[in-house]
Amino acid sequence: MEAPASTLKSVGKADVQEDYHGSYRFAPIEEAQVSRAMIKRYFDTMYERAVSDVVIVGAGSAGLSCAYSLATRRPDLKVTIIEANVAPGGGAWLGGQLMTAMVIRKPADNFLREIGVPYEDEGNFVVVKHAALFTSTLLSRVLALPNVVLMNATSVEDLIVRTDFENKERVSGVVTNWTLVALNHDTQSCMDPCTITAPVVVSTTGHDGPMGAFSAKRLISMGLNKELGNMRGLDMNRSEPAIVNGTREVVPGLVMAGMELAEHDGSNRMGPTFGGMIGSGIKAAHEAIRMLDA
Ligand code: AHZ
Repeated sequence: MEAPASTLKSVGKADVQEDYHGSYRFAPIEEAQVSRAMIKRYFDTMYERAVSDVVIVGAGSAGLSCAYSLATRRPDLKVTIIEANVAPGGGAWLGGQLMTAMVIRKPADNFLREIGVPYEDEGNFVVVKHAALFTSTLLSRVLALPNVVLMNATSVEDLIVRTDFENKERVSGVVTNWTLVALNHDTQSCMDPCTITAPVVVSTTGHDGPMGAFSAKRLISMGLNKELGNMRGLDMNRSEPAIVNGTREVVPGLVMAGMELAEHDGSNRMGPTFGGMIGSGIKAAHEAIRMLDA
């Protein structure tokens, strides 16, 4: 095989060379430059996003669909996504039972064309060959948007609730901590959190589990809601329209979307079909815009 031409270039005072025959030469770097490059950006971002326009809690299929839809429609908005896991994407890296293909019912296939994910058409539904293709494409589209920030490995530990001018309680932001800290509150002395204020919070934390249904449960422990509806058994035909059509501002300042809403409302689960998550995320974006424009 012919050897690739090596490319010797000067960068500042140094020579760099892309050569795969033993003479690859990097531009020099100081360790502190690496640290400072990360630290400055991270804390500048935290400083800037301490006041956001919309906070999305959870970067699963519903949260990411919401972020894309919202941030593309309204480039003027500061959209901040908080994701507890190191890896964003929630349950959308696989289809069902740890299998790779992802099923999406029509008309949610419109979103696949919008973000550029190929699929096979099966008539009433489409199939993406690997759920990771959907999630990685959506994630890359979301992260490329200049008005979106994603803070992963960061948990929402609580909600900020203020009283408005009519003395009504309103969700006005989120209380955050690094997830490794959030997981260790039982083993360490008090480790106080940080906050992000925002006129709209969209909660998409998934169904109940170690981390899921966070806001649905917190609304009850704070007395803003009476009881959890509890997700019902699986019925694909009832569940997906119920989630999309039910996506709304459940208490002032807080929109709930995705499977968390099934816990809140007591609607059915749909299992491994993701059109409802896409539609719910897009509906949540419309709700957020309506609230901000009101
Ligand atoms: O890590 C969670 C996941 O990525 C994140 N999350 C949960 N609690 C959080 C907190 N702070 C920050 N307190 C938090 N992040 O929220 C994300 C939820 O993603 P998901 O994929 O679990 O939920 P979704 O509603 O976007 O998608 C649900 C997909 C399902 S479940 C299901 C069924 O069981 O029948 N069917 C479908 C399509």
